[in-house]
Amino acid sequence: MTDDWWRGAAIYQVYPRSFADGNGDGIGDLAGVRARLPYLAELGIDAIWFSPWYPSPMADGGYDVADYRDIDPAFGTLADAEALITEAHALGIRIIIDIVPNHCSDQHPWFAEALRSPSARKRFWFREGRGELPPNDWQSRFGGPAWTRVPDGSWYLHLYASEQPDLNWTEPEVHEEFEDVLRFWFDRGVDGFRIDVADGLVKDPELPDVGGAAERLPYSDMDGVHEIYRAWRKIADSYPDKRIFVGEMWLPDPERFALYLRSDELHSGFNFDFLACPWEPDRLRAVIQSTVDAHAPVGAPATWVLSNHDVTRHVTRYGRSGDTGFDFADRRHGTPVDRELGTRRARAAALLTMALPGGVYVYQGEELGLWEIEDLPDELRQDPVFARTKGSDPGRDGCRIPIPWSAPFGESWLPMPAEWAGYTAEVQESRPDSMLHLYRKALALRPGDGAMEWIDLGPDVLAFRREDGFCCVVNLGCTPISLPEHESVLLASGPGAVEGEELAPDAAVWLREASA
Ligand code: TEU
Ligand code: CA
Repeated sequence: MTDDWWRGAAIYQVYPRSFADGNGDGIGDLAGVRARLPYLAELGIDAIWFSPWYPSPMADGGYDVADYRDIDPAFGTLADAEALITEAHALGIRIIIDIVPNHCSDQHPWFAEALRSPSARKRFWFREGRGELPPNDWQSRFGGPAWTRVPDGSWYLHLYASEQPDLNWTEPEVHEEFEDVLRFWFDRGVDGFRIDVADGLVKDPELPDVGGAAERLPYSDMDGVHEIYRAWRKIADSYPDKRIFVGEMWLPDPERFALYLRSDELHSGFNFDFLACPWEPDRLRAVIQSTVDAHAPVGAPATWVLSNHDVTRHVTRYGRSGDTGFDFADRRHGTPVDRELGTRRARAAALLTMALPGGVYVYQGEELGLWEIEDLPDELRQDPVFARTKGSDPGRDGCRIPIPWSAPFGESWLPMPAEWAGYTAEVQESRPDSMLHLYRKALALRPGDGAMEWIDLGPDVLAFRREDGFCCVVNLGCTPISLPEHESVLLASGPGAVEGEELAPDAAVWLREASA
């Protein structure tokens, strides 16, 4: 296991609470994941990325960590995790886990200590307010102020929920703690880490007001983060086989993004420009080209991702009338969705994404063609975004509904819609034209890392070739197009995608070009 396995890897995101419930209590767990490892092996993925599995009060779905060296009891035990790692490795599946270094839970021992004694507050950002006002004008990304006051009148910083106090990375002890946590899990066989809010760890120590629309935020993408990742990379490289980091950096500038991917820092990063891009040929072509251009100088593989546990599922996004892009500031929740259209486009997007050079991410349930559930009763919503925005932002529960394995459904922490009984893994297993079979075939055939060359088939078509005569054609127009010269059709995005020598609108096809 020493090759650069991550460069073309297909990585499946498991959000543990919602993936598979092994003990019938309605909450996903590691026993459920272990029981589904054969399913994941057959799907053809190379690695699993687990969203946080640590002990957590679940104020932010596990991204509020109370102990970085254990497993939440609702998910199982450390022994269960070690057994899962062994079983996954035996199936050729590597394990990447989430690490959340920007903040911890307010139930973490460090924060409890900080509340008890002001002298233990240096690990966090405690400041005196300005009269009755917070120390500065920073706003939480979940809505509301980024400061909460404690009984003695001081305030502490939290860029997310008040249950997620930001750690102070000017403190050497914080560096030491996380380097030890990396080793703790590397020693247990974990193959890599997904770094939560990777751009946010370092703040301008003056904590200046942001004021209007500031060019650069004093708490995102500060240059000091890079020395943290250079130290982390040394730790990863000290292990016998390749252990990797993938960074979550929501940054507007591809060049700044690429700085994290230099050869002595992170191995890859999530390509959110691609995820957020509308289903439009010119926008997609530009994002793909800028991604390839930004990654080339640093020699890191691009990654391609359509969905995750934070964003509206792309079957819904691509089926919306009007803007089919994604923007945290406006989820377009409840606007009309043509689900048939969204599903056709999601099928075509799957072939586009899995044909591009680099790694690909599959968010749990996208291989079943699941869509966003937007009609959850408000009282069931658990995402702090919903509460902190007083409902103006519905939050992310709609993409975190537990996965439908078979019907009838058991108890689950978020209700599964009755309609999903027709979309279970069990049902789709028996349907050769299902999304599940499309993903399985595409994951088996996809070219992975390497070069790409555009083919011009007109403004409404994305077409490019990879090695060995492999080529991908995606029709984003409104009328069928003629297929280019080819020796064979490798895979079409769905029934009716290819009729004779034509590719239908909102469809994609993989071809083998005639060998010259
Ligand atoms: O997300 C960081 C992030 O910027 C987005 O969550 C976005 O700000 C937010 O979803 C607004 O709706 C990471 C995790 O992926 C997310 O699940 C956590 O909630 C967040 O960090 C805090 O740990
Ligand atoms: Ca359970």
